[in-house]
Amino acid sequence: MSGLYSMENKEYDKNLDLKNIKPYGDTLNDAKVQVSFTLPIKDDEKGIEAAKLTAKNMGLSDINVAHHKALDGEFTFYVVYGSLEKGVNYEDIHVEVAQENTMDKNEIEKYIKSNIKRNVVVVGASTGTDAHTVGIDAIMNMKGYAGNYGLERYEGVEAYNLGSQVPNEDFIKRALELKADVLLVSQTVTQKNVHIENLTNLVELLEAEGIRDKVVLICGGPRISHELAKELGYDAGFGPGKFAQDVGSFFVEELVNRDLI
Ligand code: B12
Repeated sequence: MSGLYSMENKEYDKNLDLKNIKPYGDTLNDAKVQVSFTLPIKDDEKGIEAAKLTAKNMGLSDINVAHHKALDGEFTFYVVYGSLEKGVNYEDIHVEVAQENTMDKNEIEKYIKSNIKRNVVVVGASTGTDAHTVGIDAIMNMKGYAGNYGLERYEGVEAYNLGSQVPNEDFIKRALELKADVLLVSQTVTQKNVHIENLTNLVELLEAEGIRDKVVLICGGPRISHELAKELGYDAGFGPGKFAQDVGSFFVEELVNRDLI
């Protein structure tokens, strides 16, 4: 940020209240947001009013329907601007994260060499009915994603990417055959909570096989948080913007801390 509200600017310090932070639109504290949604109604004046009331129900004021477009005769898409009435107490927020410090690829490789002294076997897949492969590929494949190499390229990591739509039973079977230390599960589709059912089912099957505590179990995907993962019985969870080095830093330390080496 630069200009009037730059960090060095006294005015910025005076007007910034971390106990009541609001979205930044054009100026500090204007609380401006943009939301988009679809309503199951036709595109007319009454529909625009319905969009305004919908935005009001979300806690917005000073509402402006910036865009409305009929998707067909019965559904309309809206983009609405408004100001959020209520701020957030940033100082009161406490978030559990998988690990505080992320090592880079070199540091992870050195850590394995010095502390584990053998290859770490990592088996990953997009499991259940989920056909999305890009997330697990981003983490595991040689070329990686967005300039971050995947685990296949890490010295000291033996990475097996089983692909997508892998049933939990087959995933466990392959993990046992390969003597996996770490299991990586990717889940993208969350419709009707299908990911929760599938992730829970995997934990139950691992427990039934008596191997849950013998592996580091990690899930990831666009709607996965560390908090959700822990709730479901996983050791960690990683969402968007996380790469091989994030999950790698977690599992190498977890293997050592749990004496699984
Ligand atoms: C490409 C795509 C497809 C392709 C997938 C091709 C392929 N080979 O992967 C195809 C066309 C097959 C597809 C199908 C479907 N899709 Co689709 N798809 C997408 C799309 C456009 C991009 C997803 C993607 O590749 N993202 C890029 C990757 C890199 O991001 P990511 O997965 O979040 O991964 C990152 C992190 O989450 C994390 N991560 C992910 N996994 C893991 C695992 C571990 C262990 C770790 C540590 C980290 C980690 O690391 C990655 C890098 O940071 C999204 C919309 C979007 N723009 O996101 C919809 C989307 C995901 N699809 C969706 C839907 C609904 C479907 C279908 C159900 C559509 C249908 N009715 O048929 C089917 C489902 C098929 C099935 N059985 O799974 C919805 C999901 C909604 C929901 N929340 O449930 C989305 C969001 C589109 C939408 N807005 O409706 N899809």
